[in-house]
Amino acid sequence: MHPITSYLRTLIRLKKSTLCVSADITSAEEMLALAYAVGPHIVVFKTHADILSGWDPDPDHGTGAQLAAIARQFRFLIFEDRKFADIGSTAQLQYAGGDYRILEWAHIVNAHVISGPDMVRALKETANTWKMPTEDTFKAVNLGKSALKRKGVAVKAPTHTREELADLEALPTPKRGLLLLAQMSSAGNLLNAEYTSACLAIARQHQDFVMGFIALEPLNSDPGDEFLVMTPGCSLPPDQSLDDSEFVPGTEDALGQQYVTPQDLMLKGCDIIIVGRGICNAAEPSMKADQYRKVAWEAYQKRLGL
Ligand code: S5P
Repeated sequence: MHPITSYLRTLIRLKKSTLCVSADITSAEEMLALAYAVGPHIVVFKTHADILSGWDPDPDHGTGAQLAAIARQFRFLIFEDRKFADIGSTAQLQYAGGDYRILEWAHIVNAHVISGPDMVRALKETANTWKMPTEDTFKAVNLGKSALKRKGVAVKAPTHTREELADLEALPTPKRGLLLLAQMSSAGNLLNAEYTSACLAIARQHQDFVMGFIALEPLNSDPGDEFLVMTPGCSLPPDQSLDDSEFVPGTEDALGQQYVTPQDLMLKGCDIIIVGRGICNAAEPSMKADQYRKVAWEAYQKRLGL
C-alpha cells in the first residue's frame, strides 16, 4: 500500500474522520486560521495556493511552512489542488519551483493525465528529491497564533485524548503522493469512461507514487488495486435546526458544480469527502466541519456494517 494511504487510513481511524476541507478562500492568513479551526475534525486540508493573496514565500517561516507545522500539530495531510496538466519538464518546475514550492509543504498533489503518462513520471522524480524535515524544523516555525488571536480568530489546541495523541505522535511524517483526476464533479466535463480507465492504467504503472484518484466512485477493479478515492462536489442539504442563513450549496451551484450528500458518497464506497464552500462559508466553520465529519463517519460505519 502507498505509504500515504496507510498513514491516511490510520488518521481516519484515530480521528474518526473521512473529511477533507477545501480552503476555497482568498487570503493566506484566513487559510491558516481555517486550518486551525477545522484541524481537529479533518484528515486532509486541501489548498489552492494560487488563489491566496498575501502568500509569504519564505521557505522556513512563510505560509507553506506555517501550514505544514499546523498540519503536523493537528495531524492532517495537506493536499495542494494544483491540477498539473503540462508536459513533464514544466510540471516539475511548477511542483518544486516559484514562490509556492509546493513540494516542500504539500503531502499530496493532483494531476490531469491529459498530457500523457510521462508527466506522472516527471512529478515522481521531483517528489523523490524531497527531504524529510526534522522535528526541529517544525518547532522553529512561528505558527502566528498570537497574530490570529489578535484578529479575533479562534485558535484551538488539538482535542485528541491522551491515547489518541500518543498514537498520532508515533506516526512518521508522510512522504509525497499523487492523485489523478479520473472523474470530475462539474456538469458536462469531458472525462468519459474511456479516459477514466486510462487513468487507472497509468496509476497502476506508478503505484509507488499514485495513491488514488479524484473521482465520484471507487475505481479499484483488480484484486491488487489499493487506490483511494477522494470525492468533491459534496454538500449537506440546508439544516433548518442550525443557523443556515449562511451559504448552503444544495444540489448544484450557478457554475456547473454538482453536489451529492456526504452520506451517499460514503455509502457508495468513497474514502474521503471533499467539502469547500459548505464549510468555508459557514458562520462557524469548525462546528460545520464537525457536523460533516459526524454524518460521513456514521455513513462509513454503516457501510462497514458496524
Ligand atoms: O471534479 C472536481 C475536482 C476538484 S479537485 N470538482 C471539484 O469541485 N474540485 C475541487 O473541490 C474544486 O476545485 C474546489 O476546490 C472543491 C469543491 O468546492 P465546493 O465549494 O464546491 O465544495
